[in-house]
Amino acid sequence: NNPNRRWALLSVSDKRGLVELARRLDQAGFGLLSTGGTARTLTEAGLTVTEVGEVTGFPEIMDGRVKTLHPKIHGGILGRRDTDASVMAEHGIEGIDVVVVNLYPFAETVANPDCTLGEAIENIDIGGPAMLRAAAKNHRDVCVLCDPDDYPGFIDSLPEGPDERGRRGLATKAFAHTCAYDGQISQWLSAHDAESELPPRLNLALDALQPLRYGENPHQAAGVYRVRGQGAHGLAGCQPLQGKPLSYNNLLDADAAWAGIRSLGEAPACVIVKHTNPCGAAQGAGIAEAYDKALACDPTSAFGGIIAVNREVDGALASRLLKQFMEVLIAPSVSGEAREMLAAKPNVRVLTPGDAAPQPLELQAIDGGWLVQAADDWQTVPPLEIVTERSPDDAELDDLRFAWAAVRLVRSNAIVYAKDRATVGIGAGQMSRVDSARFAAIKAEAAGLSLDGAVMASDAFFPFADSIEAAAERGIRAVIQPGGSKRDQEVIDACNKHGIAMVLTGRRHFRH
Ligand code: 93A
Repeated sequence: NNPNRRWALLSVSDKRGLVELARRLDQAGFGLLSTGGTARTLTEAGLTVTEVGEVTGFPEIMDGRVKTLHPKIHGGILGRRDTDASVMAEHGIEGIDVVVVNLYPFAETVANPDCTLGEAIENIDIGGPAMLRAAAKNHRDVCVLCDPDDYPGFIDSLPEGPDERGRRGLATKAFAHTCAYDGQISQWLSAHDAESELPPRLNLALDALQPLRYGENPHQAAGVYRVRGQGAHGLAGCQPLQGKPLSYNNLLDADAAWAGIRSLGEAPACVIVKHTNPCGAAQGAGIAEAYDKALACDPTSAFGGIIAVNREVDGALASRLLKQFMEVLIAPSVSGEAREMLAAKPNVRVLTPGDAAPQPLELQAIDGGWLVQAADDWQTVPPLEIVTERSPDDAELDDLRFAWAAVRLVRSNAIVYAKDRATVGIGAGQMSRVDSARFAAIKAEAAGLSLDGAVMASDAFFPFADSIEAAAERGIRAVIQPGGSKRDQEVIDACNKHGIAMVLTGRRHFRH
């Protein structure tokens, strides 16, 4: 070891101009210190190279995640050649005077449409920026090169290397470079914030499963398709036990109702859907009670509706259903007695879809393309956070949970009032949340239901406290909503003022 020897550390992903630069450094008397791939390129060009591992006494580990992150390297870069000389000597740290680093090609990696999250993460360079920033910080003693375009100018300055002004210019550039690099990472990560990832390519060959008479309107052709190679599962492949042929709108509404049943959980439950929105949803001690409660929410709208239940349709339920005009009835099964009774209404389509086969992806056509998203995850209900002075009591908490399951079924902006595990007012699809709340109250009044003592659920945060003020006037006792508005505090204050209990879910369920 020659204590007067100057070291240059070379660790680059972009190997442009590397060999020429290294050769000139070698000729100027620098020892060449390098990492795996860079060292290989230099050795192959006939240069003598010291591997970083020889200096640190530590091998590259974790697939290269840790290769230069070591005090022998960072001490060599950061050490002040005057004041730190004795510390360096004490620990056997030799000064590194030139740092040549360019970073893992993060931007190029994520530009590839096939890039996965894992590949993107592995292309986040940690050791490289650390060395660049260390060298740039210590530019009084160290020269940093982060761009092959700067090699020729540097070579011209050899054997001494650039003066302090030149080194400061290169240091400034290095900080700009690591700053831009982190910006790219942060931007990409924020665009990939979702809990799940979509595949880079969707090979969706669709085969017609059954033709439909027409689409949403009589002049629109339509059919049910399934992904090639997939069995005829779920609603798409379901053959009615009885009734007229299924229409496009029947299937769309049936899907909403059946998804609603799955969202409501294990207790006996009923959902009645019109135009993809529930007009009533309830849990009951038995299935007949659940149906009665769901129907009571909005009997006017339930006329001609799609009715879904999560228990076998028995005689007791069938006799109630016969009094109601309905388009479609969906259930896990229908008893023999109930089948005979329902035959009196031969137009009613009766579906028993069997095991659910929900789609993991949802597609929506837009001008010139398709929007694709992972299906909304209903199973995960985050722990509820009580944010008001008053906590909900057990009955209120029960209703809040039910209302939260129900509000997810409703088109946004969605407001649901619920009492005794039944919806008592549903406001769907309004362009402002406060109007949805108003609408739900109008519906409750029209159905002769009282909101006094009911709870309120909102599918997304309240942008203002106005909906809470109105809720208080209507007698609402507790509220469940995701939170996350910049006016959350105003909303909480309004609840406290009226003794309303509020819980936040931290997760919203828009359904546009
Ligand atoms: O994985 S890292 O973040 N951990 C490190 O310790 C490290 N040291 C250098 N990336 C690290 N590097 C980077 O490796 C450099 O910034 C350069 O881009 C690349 C050079 O690796 P090789 O010489 O093996 O081709």
